[in-house]
Amino acid sequence: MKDILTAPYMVEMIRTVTNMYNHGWDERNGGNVSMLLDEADVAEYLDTETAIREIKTGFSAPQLDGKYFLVTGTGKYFKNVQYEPEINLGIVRLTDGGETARLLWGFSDGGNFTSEFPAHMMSHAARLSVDPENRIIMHCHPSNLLAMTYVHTLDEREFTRTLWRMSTECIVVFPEGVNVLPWMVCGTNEIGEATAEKMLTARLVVWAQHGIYGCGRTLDEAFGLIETAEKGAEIYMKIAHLPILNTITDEDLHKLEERFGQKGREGYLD
Ligand code: 2HA
Ligand code: ZN
Repeated sequence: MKDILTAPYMVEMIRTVTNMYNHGWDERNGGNVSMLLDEADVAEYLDTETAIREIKTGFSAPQLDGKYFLVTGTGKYFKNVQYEPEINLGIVRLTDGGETARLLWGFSDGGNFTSEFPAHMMSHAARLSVDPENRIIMHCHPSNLLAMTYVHTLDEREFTRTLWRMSTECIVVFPEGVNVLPWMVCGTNEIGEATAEKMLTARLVVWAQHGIYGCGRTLDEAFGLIETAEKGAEIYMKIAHLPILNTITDEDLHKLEERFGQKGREGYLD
């Protein structure tokens, strides 16, 4: 069997979480990422029948029964993943309708998957129902998006419209806008269910005063969505307290819709 550390998805996961750390999005043990894997891509590297141990998930997710995920560990620091991937990452297969996770590789210090596993798995199920090719759920704590949730209304239409105006790329990259959850206790099934519900209509979900969730078919897509929203929030935090002399108008945003052949979220533009 081949060395799992050479698997392209493993290499890309390690590079991506390292990059997230380097962007300042994942202080200490902040943030978590999960990637849906094909059975064939796991079986090239691991014996899929032999579990190291079984972990109860505390929720059920029948849509994900039998599916494999590469996921970051609870309490683990993204900055360390590149040096000790086998401690900081794990590969699990969900069984029993999602109630049990069979650990096939990783968490070699006896560790466990991210505390946000419910939000990740419920979000995977939600995204797969609207996009069967979705593979990634990504969570992190970008400073400007967090800052924005202290000083900007959390109304989703208003929050989205502000970000769309903060740089020309925003409406092109996330035409469906961003959804927003009010502050909630993290790590629970409740925030998991609320996040998954929001994931049905947008690939970005802001957690007020905490961070953001992004998703996508690839790590690049999820990363790029968060990167673009965070750039918008950065511009906002630089200018919100200054007299605004120029902006991107709704008329301009309509021109972008035309130019790039995709509509912004229904009812979000005047
Ligand atoms: O500890 O980001 O939301 C990781 C987190 C919790
Ligand atoms: Zn977090």
